[in-house]
Amino acid sequence: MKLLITVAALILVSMAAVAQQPQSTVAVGGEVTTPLTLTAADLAAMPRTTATAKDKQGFPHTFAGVALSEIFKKAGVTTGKDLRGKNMTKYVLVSCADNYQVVFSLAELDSSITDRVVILADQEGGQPLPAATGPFRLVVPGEKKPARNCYKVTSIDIKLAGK
Ligand SMILES: Nc1nc2c(c(=O)[nH]1)N[C@H]1C(S)=C(S)[C@@H](COP(=O)(O)O)O[C@H]1N2
Ligand SMILES: [Mo]
Repeated sequence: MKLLITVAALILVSMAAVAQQPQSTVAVGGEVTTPLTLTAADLAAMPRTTATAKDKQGFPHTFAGVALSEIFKKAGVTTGKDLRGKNMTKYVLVSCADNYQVVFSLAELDSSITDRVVILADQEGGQPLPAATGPFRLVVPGEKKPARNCYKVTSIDIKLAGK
């Protein structure tokens, strides 16, 4: 009996520990041909780039990670010449661990339309991101206010506005 209680207590303690861990994947879904659950290892193996954005105080920070366009390529999102007609009403909903959410139109992230490269970052200065903002965050260059540089990203969903 004692052993049973000990085992049950151990299981509960380990379950609580797992529940407290920050989510270490980013789910990519919605209007995609291949839904993804990206891990840190997946991002490390993808083509990598850097992006610089100013924080709220106006100081620039350069982060490393993977361009959203690369993630979209892997997931099978309409890009380039396929981004026309109804697909021009597609938008990208990015959700975070604290339930903060931001939206981009798919067009404003497409390399056939803009040179701006938005990344899903996992490193700054060669180090993993701190718990308060990581493990994954968006870096959106060229915005006056960093409101869309969202922290602790948990999912990226492609949605169709015009039905
Ligand atoms: N997950 C998450 N990311 C977020 C926010 C938030 O509330 N939750 N606030 C945003 C806003 S409104 C701003 S101005 C910046 C502030 O970031 P900084 O203090 O690092 O400049 O974070 C953005 N990213
Ligand atoms: Mo803000």
